[in-house]
Amino acid sequence: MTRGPEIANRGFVPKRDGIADCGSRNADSRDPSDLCARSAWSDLPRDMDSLVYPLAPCALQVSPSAFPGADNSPTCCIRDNPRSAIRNPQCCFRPGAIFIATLWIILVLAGMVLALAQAMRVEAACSANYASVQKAMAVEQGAIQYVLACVDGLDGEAPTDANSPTDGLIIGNGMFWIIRPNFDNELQPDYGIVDEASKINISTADQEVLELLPRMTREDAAAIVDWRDSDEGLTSGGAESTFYMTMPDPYRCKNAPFETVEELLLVRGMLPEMLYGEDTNRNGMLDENENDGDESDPPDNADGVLDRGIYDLVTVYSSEGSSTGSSGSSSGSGAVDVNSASSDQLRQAFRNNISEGRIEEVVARTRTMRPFRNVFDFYFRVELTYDEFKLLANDVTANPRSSRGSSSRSSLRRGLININTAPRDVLICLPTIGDAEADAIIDRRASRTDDEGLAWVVQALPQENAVEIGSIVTSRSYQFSADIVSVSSDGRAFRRCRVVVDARESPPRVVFRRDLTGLGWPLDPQILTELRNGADMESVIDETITAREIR
Ligand SMILES: [Ca+2]
Ligand SMILES: [Ca+2]
Ligand SMILES: [Ca+2]
Ligand SMILES: [Ca+2]
Repeated sequence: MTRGPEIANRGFVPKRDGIADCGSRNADSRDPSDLCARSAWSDLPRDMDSLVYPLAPCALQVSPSAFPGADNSPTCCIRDNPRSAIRNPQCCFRPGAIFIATLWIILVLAGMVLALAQAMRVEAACSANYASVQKAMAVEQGAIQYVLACVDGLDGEAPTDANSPTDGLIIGNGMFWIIRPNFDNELQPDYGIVDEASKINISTADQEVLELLPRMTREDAAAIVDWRDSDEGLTSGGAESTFYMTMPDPYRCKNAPFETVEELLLVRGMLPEMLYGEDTNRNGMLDENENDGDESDPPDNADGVLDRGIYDLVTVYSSEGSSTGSSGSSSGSGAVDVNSASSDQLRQAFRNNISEGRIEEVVARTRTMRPFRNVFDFYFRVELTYDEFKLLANDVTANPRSSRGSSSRSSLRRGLININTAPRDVLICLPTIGDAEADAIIDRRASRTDDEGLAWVVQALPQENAVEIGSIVTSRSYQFSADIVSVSSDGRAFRRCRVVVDARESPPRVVFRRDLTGLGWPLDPQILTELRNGADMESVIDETITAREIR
């Protein structure tokens, strides 16, 4: 398909004798003397019967011979009948090609400008998003420092919501929340720093305790025990290297304590469903996709209840004291072991807590009746009064391993469960603790005072139950975790990470950090929407607090 006729059809030629006749010349020539319209604009007639555009250089025109059927007569359109160039499309080729070419160039340039503008728009959006991500990351770093400051110097106490608010805090150009699972209401978020001692330590817990965790079978618990114990001897129902080496991707059994909770996924039978349950985004709440069956990931039973995994109930970090025995402020370093202390040491320990007239009697009963299984056993068998025990409980220990001879040099005690903070799901995993005992513990600890330590347990439980759990509970916590959600002030970027900090020494240090941003935004999506629409951070925080109170 040719363009010649079309161009010629649009061509106009001036009705003027002085203008060169294109048809009489070689149209393919590039000789400047061949210009068809050498006359100046000023020479052109102004009446509308003639036209208007000067002729283009013939060199730009296509040879008429290129258009079969065209009239190649030299007088076709200029001298004899200029208007025929308009009426007869087959007449000689016309110089309006410049106009067309210009239009094309303008179109191309316009297209380039549009493409460039679009690219710039994308670049600007990317730059703004990148800046927002940097802000969110900076807020996250600030939040980690905030957590370290909150747990520093607590000397075993857990931070409270009152002295360490975590529900929407503004830092610079962003804000953050520290979320935690809400065991009482899975439709609402909960906020706060989690005390790791409120969980069951999978590196130290007995098989019987592990078996009571949700979804856990006897074989699963045995496999966990085999994974962490140092030998290759098979626990009944468990799995050692002989099993793991037969897997398609073989590896050896670790035979050492767990380093992270996620390491459980390497243990036989431990699937992500068991670890995280239906709460695949790990926000502790029942999200829409976690209650719609197989309509969307994850698969769930759509029963309106969040079937939790064990992730929020277990830990690998809880420990007290230090392996060197010089733990400074850590609990246990200054406590007297009633199973091994001399009479003078016992008198010294009891002096401030027991009346003068009772001291010798208590010392004598202690020496006669020891060893004790734990401090609760000491309380019941020595027949202390509750007031005496309340004052003594934090100053004495009863370590069965040192019932003879001096106290162990190491004061490190791993995996004790803080009975002051453990959730109900953890309490019912403790030996001899059923629903009734767990309720009794929760009721009594609600009214406990700070000076009671863990002494109040002897009032909440019968002797048998208290003595059974006495060796694995504590009233102190030194490791804390925080699930930090940070967002930039414009709502364009957010970050989420989980950190674990160890506060046995000051300043505390971060012992674990994992980025969870890939799990998505864990809070109400309306927060991001409002920030993106320009709402200020204070009003967004106020609205979320109000909405939660209304619910
Ligand atoms: Ca083993
Ligand atoms: Ca969830
Ligand atoms: Ca689902
Ligand atoms: Ca469910």
